[in-house]
Amino acid sequence: MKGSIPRREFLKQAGMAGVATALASPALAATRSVMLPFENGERELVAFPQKRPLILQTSRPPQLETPFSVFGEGVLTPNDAFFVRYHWSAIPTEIDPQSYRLKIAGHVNTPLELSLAELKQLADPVEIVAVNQCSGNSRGHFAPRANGGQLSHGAMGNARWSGVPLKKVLERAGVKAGALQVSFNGLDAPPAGDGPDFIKSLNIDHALDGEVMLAWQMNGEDLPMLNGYPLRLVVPGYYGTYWIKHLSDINVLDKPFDGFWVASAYRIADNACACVAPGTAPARTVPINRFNVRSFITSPQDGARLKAGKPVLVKGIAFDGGYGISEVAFSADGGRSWQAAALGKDLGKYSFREWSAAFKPGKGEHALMVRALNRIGQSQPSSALWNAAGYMRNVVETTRVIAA
Ligand SMILES: Nc1nc2c(c(=O)[nH]1)N[C@H]1C(S)=C(S)[C@@H](COP(=O)(O)O)O[C@H]1N2
Ligand SMILES: [Mo]
Repeated sequence: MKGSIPRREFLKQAGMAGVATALASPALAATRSVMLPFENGERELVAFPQKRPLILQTSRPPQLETPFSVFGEGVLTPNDAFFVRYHWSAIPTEIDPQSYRLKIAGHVNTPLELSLAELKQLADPVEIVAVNQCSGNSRGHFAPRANGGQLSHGAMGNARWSGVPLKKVLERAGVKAGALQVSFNGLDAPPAGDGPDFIKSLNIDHALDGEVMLAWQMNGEDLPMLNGYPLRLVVPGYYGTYWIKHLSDINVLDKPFDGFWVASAYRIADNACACVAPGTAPARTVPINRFNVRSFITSPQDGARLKAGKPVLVKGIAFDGGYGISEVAFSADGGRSWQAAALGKDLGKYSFREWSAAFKPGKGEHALMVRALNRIGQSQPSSALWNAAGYMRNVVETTRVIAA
C-alpha cells in the first residue's frame, strides 16, 4: 500500500519506541553529522522512512531539516529530501486510504464525509508549484538567540502540489451566510493531557480564494507519510504552519477561531517588519501570514575554494509570499556594489525562482551576497530583524569563498 509504512517498521525506524532503540537500529544509524553555521550547530544526518539522510532536529516527533546542498540540485525539492515539522509526538504512521475520510462540518448546509476517491472525483485536479517554509526557518542564525528549533536554512522546500481547490469542497458542502473562518485539523494529536491539538484557521475569503488547495500529491507522487499522507492543506505564499498534514477535519466557523495555535502561538508583531528591538515584546500581534522576500546562493557553497581568474556562474534561488520576484541583485564585494542577476524559468509566483550571475574571482576572500525584490517593491534588509520567536528571518545572506 503506497504511502503507508508497516507500523512496527515505522516505529522502529522513526524512533517512536524511544530514541535509544531508534539510534540502535541500523536504518536510523546516523551516517554522518553536519555542522550548521552557528553555535552548537552539530547535527546528525538520519534516514527516516521514505527519506534520505536529513538533518535531525528531534526524533520524537521527527523533525528533519533539508541539507542546504539539496537546493542546488534543482528548483523542485525532492520528496525524500523535503523537510519535516511536527508539534506533537502522536503522529500517524499508517493510514488506510480506503477507510480514510475527510470531514467537512460546521456552518455549512450539507456536512460531508469524503473518501479519498470521492475527493479526487469532486473537481478537476489542479497543480501549483509552491514553497512551503517553516516560520522558524533559519532561526538558529538569530542573535540574540531565539527559543525554538535551532534551524539553519533547510526548513523550506519547493514542490509541485496536485489536488483540488479547497473552494470546490467548501462549495459542495455549501458555506452558509455569516461564515467567518475555517479551521483545519489533522490526524496527529498531543499525547494524552499534554496540550492543545494542532489546529489552524484561515479567514473565509482566503479559504475560498481558489488557490488554497487540498493536495494528495507532491512532485507527481503520493505525499510521503511524514509530509502529510494522504492529504494536506497547501496555502500558497503562507508559512508552513497553515499547511495542515494528514488533514481530517475542516470546520466552517461563524465566529473567529480561538484555538491556541492561532490565538496564542505563531503570532508576529503588528508592524511592517514583524520585528521588535532585541529582548522586547510587541504591543500588538497578528497571526503570522505571508512569506517575506528571501534569496540564497546555492552555488558555490559557503567556504568553497575557487580558482583565481577563472569565471564561475553563481547560482541561487529567490522567493516571496506570492507577488512574484521581479529582480535579483548579486554582490561579489560584501554589498558595496551590485549587479543584476539573470532570472531563470518562471514556474509561477509561489515557486522558487532560479537566478544566476557571472563572477570572476580575484585572489583572496570574497563575500558573495544576493538580494531579491518582489513585484510590490518588498526586498530584504541588510541587517537582521529580530523577534522572540525567531520567525521570518530574511536578512541578505553572505556566502564566503576563497580564490587562489
Ligand atoms: N497535522 C499537522 N500539520 C502540520 C504541522 C503539525 O504539527 N501537524 N506542522 C505545521 C508546520 S509548523 C509546518 S512548518 C509544516 C511543515 O510541513 P512538512 O513537515 O511537510 O515539511 O507542516 C505544518 N502542518
Ligand atoms: Mo512551522
